[in-house]
Amino acid sequence: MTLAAEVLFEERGCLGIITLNRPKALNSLSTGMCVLMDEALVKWAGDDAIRAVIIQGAGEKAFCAGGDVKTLAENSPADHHKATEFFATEYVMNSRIYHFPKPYIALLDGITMGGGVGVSVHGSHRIITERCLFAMPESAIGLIPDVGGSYFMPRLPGNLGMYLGLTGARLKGADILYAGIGTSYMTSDRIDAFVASLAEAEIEDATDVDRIIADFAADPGEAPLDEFRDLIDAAFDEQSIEDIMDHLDAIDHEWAGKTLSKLKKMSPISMKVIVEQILRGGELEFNDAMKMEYRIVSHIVSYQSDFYEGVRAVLIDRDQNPTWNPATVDEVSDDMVAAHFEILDEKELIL
Ligand code: QUE
Repeated sequence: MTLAAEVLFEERGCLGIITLNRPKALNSLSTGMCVLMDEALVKWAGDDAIRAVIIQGAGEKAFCAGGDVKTLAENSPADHHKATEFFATEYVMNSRIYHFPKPYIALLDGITMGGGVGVSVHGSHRIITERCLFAMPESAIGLIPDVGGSYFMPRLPGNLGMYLGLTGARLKGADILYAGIGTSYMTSDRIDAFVASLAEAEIEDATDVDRIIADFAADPGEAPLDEFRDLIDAAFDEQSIEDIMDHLDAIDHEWAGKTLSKLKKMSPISMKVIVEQILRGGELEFNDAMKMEYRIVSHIVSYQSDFYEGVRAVLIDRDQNPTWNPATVDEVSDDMVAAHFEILDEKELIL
């Protein structure tokens, strides 16, 4: 048996190209992939011949479905160092992308969730296609919308970040641009020609990339999400999950009922932490937001948390029927939430 590389690196013309290459696992990220990507970005940042970086996913289905959380959850809470090592490596690479000094172009031509958002949304250009499906779905597995969610979600229009982070709502097409997560729309069949055109171009800065994108871009149409913006902004402006749920309960609208029943399926402790995470994140610089997330996920993997149960229910047994502990938001104490934000002493994330 030969071991195929999980991530491929290519230099084509003026481009550095990263291909996430685990199509059977929806290109989900391993620790090794994050290490190699970070090394490539350091090298390309300092290489004058490389004028821009492209990142894409192998296969038809996914750009990147997230971190390889199934593998992480195989470790016990007592032996969580592999999980914290993964998150540290991933967040260092996310920060590298945020600070990358050249155009960084993500081709979101398929499922883009969690960790897949972290390797795209912090770059300068996010091209979406008709096959792109966006979500930050971590509340469904007892985790939090990490990989810089604390930074980008509070900066989305209105209260879309709080809405997307708590509900894990899936977005497609025009809605992804409307939310500010995608920056351009292109049909899937144009991607290869677009990359070829970019590789041959003389790229000085981001405006050269913008010009080439404009030659290939299409109009994704109206954003269905716009119809619900006022409802979203009002309900998710509340400063606690209890108030958000009460607000939705008081609205006589099909959307509110559906949204409330979605929230009732999510991990109560995750939701309480996520509200706090997004409120705090709006005030933090990027690297400080990543350090906060590292404190949160380090806490989550260190005890028998909803994360282990969520991954079991959604990704291992697939019964979609997790037993959350505590079972309701009312039973989650302030101390339990505060424990996620505590300083880690000598184990802090270094950026
Ligand atoms: C929440 C998540 C993830 C998820 C589902 C959630 C996630 C992730 C995957 C995933 C990975 C590989 C696969 C796959 C799903 O699903 O992070 O089918 O092959 O990586 O509800 O955070």
